[in-house]
Amino acid sequence: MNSTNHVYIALGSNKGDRLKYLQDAVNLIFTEIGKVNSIAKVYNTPAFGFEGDDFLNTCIAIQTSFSSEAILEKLQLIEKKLGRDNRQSTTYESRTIDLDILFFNAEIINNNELIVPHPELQNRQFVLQPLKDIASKFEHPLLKKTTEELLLECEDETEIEDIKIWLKNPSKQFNFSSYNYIAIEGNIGAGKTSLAHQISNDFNAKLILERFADNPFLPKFYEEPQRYAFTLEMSFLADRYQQISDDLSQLDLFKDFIVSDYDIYKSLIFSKITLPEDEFKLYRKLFYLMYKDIAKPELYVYLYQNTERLQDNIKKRGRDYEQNIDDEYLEKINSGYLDFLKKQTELNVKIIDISDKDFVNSRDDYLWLLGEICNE
Ligand code: PH2
Ligand code: MG
Ligand code: MG
Repeated sequence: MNSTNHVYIALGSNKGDRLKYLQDAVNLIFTEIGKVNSIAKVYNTPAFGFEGDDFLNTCIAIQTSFSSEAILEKLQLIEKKLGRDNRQSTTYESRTIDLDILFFNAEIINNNELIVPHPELQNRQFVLQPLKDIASKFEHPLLKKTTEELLLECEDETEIEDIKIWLKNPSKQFNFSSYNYIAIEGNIGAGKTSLAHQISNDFNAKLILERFADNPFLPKFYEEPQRYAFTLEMSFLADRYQQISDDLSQLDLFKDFIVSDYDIYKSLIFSKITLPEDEFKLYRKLFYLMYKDIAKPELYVYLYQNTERLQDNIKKRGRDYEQNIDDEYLEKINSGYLDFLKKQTELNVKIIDISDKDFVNSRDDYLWLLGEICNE
């Protein structure tokens, strides 16, 4: 999994429609860099260090998997897109938008391209004031003082004014609030786990992951399917039943909803393929006994991926025992899911074709997928 970086960015504009530039910059940072966690108030501030029109300044906190170098590059592209034409200038000039990295986690970076923490932040009211709104207790990794303390000590006494207009957070366009429990489903290698991880990370959801790694029968099954199919399916069912009844009953006050990388029905879908008719009937009886008193997801997302890309993903993640799965087996599982989904009347199902998308590596594709999941 990519690690998550927490980054504070200062925004400033003193040319043209200043508020719109700030909002456009926040929107572009969201679509191109990462989730916007918080946005400070917007302040009107006199130009500091040069003669020019007043600025509007604010700060945001974001989380992203991009490195500091990548973020810097993307911020510069956004500045360019928003009409910044004087980036190379050595003296201060008016600008439509200025985007500066203030902090990157608690890291200290110092090279030709980038200095973090921003070397001037402690001297500037127009940075510290908005930063205090969203990071009052954050400790400066070099000065070892919190934003609050830095602001108290700051020698810049410029009058700055809260303009009482707030920027909108673009994350709000994705509304998961109508769901308490979302299950992500799909074939082997479709990306269920990656997506569940990303959603839980970005939207404060409790994550329930299938514990396939602990299942000692899985490698044996791939070696000798006939011999281990029933045992494997039973152990998966027992484990899924236990996990869902335990985890779903423990309400987590600090999480907004639950996202899982499977739905228990997959037990029946797989066993229909892996078990002989008579064993499947016995299994189905047991399945329904358990199924009836288990919580069902309010949204069931099926990620459809074509066989070739499934095989690619299976190779890439490199689990030994999965390397010899044949196309035919994957195709049977896909039809098993689709047959099941067609007959579903009680579940709220969304089948999403991701065969030409790469939501793990492309933020564009990821945001597209979130739109498909959230929007009617
Ligand atoms: N940015 C500068 C120089 N001076 N003054 C204000 N008020 N706000 C700014 O964002 C600002 C500045 C260099 O980036
Ligand atoms: Mg600056
Ligand atoms: Mg700058």
